[in-house]
Amino acid sequence: MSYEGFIDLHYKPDKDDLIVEFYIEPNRVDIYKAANAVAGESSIGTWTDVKTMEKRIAKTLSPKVFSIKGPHVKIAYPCRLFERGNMAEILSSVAGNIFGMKILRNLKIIGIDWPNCIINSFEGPKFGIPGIRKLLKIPKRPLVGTIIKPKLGLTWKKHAQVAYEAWVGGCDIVKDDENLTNQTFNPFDKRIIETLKMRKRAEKETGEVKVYMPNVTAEVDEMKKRARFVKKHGGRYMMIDVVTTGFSALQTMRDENKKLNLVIHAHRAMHAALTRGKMGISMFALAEIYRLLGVDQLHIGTIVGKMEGGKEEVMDIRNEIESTFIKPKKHVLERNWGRIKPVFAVCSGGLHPGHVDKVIKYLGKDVIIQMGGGIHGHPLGTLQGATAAREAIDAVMKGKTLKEYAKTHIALKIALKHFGKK
Ligand code: CAP
Ligand code: MG
Repeated sequence: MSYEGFIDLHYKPDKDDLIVEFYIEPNRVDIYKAANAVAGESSIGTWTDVKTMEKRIAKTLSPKVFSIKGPHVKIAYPCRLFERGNMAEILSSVAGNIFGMKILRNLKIIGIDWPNCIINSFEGPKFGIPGIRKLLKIPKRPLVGTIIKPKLGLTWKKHAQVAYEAWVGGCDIVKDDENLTNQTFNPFDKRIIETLKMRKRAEKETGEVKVYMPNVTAEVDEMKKRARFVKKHGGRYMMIDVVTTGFSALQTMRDENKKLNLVIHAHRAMHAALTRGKMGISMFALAEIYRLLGVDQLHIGTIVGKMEGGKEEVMDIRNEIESTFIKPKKHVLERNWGRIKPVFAVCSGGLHPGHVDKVIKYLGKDVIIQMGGGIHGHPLGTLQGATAAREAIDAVMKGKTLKEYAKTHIALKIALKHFGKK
């Protein structure tokens, strides 16, 4: 079936349809031709009619272009087009060849409305926000964490020492950076054992539950091995670079985690290659996918930090991954996430203690605020940097401004002066 006959602007989507909202910029054709081509190539069609096509196939598996408003096109795909529980296949359909078609100048997935027939075939988060708050015994306030810096180069012993200082200073969480895995200068096994030892020491000294998020990113069998190693040595979390390792690897790790029971922290390094600009898939749509695949925590941007991601977009993503009932608005489709638990939004990237009030103002208290340079760059070093970050959270929780609170909290005062109160 060539790229024709998919447009039906009177079609009312069925509750089992998977609906994709595309931003389509045609290349020297009109939007109707472009929309037809996207619908065809993402489902059962190709560039020309084929003798092997059967009426039955066209009738039961054809998607419907049911809305065209300027460059915004909505396509409803019958659920039976897809293999349940196979995210790679679903995306190879609705986010596959179509991005390379000459007939399009730009193409972006703005959002995907997942029908229950598909949602029910995915695990969703194991812990989610309630499980994490229970594990850390932190019922209300935002969690505060750091990323060990420099990103790479520290020895495993120094890494563990810096982690200890961050925990004792006030961090709940310490994570590996996205590109630290098992390098010769910082071997995974030595780092895990030593850092978990330091975590225990910090817990004893502070009386608080502390978290270490080791980066298990690797080929999937190796990731399984590393995750089991973490579990064996008393770890509670694993961090996965979910974009570079891939959707299927994440599904495998989520499955493996049924036995391991670790919290999955999803770092999104490389996402901007897909989510920025007019090509690819929005971070909003990616965030929904990662919620379905079962991450417990996900980086979503900060609004105020060093990475791109505007206020409305980041707030929409936070809402989409943390709420059960989503009210429709502009490009946000109505949704009931049902049994799929809420994912903890992670704000990281260029943050320092002076940003904390703004992040909480925009994104609420169900956030994990992470600072790398914003803690290890404190003039008095990591421990005081972590103290300043925790003092900033405490200030907001007590209804005080950072400036006011800094008058009686020296670590915060120095941080605000050094980084500037933005
Ligand atoms: C932050 C960070 C995170 C980014 C990821 C970094 O360090 O460790 O990976 O936040 O960006 O390597 O840049 P800083 P995002 O606190 O020193 O900036 O959360 O947007 O995916
Ligand atoms: Mg990083």
